[in-house]
Amino acid sequence: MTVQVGIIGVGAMGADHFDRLTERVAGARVVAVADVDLARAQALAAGSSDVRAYGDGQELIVDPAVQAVVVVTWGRFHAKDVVAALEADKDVFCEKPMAESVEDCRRIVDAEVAHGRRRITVGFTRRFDAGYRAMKAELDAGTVGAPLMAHCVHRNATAPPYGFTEDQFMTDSAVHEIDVCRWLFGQEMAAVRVMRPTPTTAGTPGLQDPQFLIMETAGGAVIDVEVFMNCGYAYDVRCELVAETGTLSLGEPTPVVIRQEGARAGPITPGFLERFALAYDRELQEWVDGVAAGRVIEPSAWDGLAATMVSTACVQSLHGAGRVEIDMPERPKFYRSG
Ligand code: ISE
Repeated sequence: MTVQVGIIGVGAMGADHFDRLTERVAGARVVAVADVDLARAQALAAGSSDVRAYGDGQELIVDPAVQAVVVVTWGRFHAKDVVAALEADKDVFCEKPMAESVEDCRRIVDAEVAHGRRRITVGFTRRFDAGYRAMKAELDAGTVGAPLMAHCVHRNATAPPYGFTEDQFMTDSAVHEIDVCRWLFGQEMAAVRVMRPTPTTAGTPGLQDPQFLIMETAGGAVIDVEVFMNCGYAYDVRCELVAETGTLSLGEPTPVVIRQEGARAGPITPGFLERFALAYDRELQEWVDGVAAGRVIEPSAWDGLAATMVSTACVQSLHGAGRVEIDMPERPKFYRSG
């Protein structure tokens, strides 16, 4: 079965998903694209045969040719399209964060519960990366015992050009580590604190960069995350997990090491699209395979809600609230199995 997909939002990330669904993901066909910039949607559609272009996501959702919807608009606009897709009885892949506000996340979760069947997957790509998956497999196999701490690094060479805000360090960037650490540790986050290190002179004046996040899990583990949006040199993501009898570290993604003139060097990926290229392919392939088989893969809408609850607490801490506790509700039965 070929899954007929519609993509809402075809800016940089949406166009990238268009390419992978068209060229690399088996069993999928993009039949429609939508963007508030209709000309952009039309330009993308014009390059392929039989792709319809819309200026409004709601029109794409009700197109009978569209069986499943990929939502790649700005986070603050996700809820409207995700809920409408559920109402139209369609599967949804929603980019991260699922929504920027806890209220919007709850709206999505409530709509899915009311719908009666899980239909939503959230694009927390790190869960599809071979390195993080290998760490999770070792942890689950008990290789190094129980996890106690983790040290994470999330560096972008430069902040995105679209007016990235101080809060987005947490809501758009650290949200990846929030999700992947919930998944690795198998625990919810109980409290967070965000610190403001000496700002880089390379950043936007007035914007706190870098930021340093400390999370406490419900079981008492401690996780630190450095988020540096203008580190200047490359896209560098690291994770070292410290457990009872050993540590697990994300391998270096450098494909080649060059030894020359008394030095040892290797390239580092410039951006997240290169660093996580295979993980992006895999998340959509597994989602398409799931849709074709009538099942939904994780991360779920509940994971989307939990991550936004944590990132919201981080923003409060960043703005002076100190250590912020998170009152995470118990995961409903509806969201307990994959
Ligand atoms: C961006 O939106 C992403 O999702 C990237 O993975 C992340 O590294 C970057 O910091 C975000 O802005």
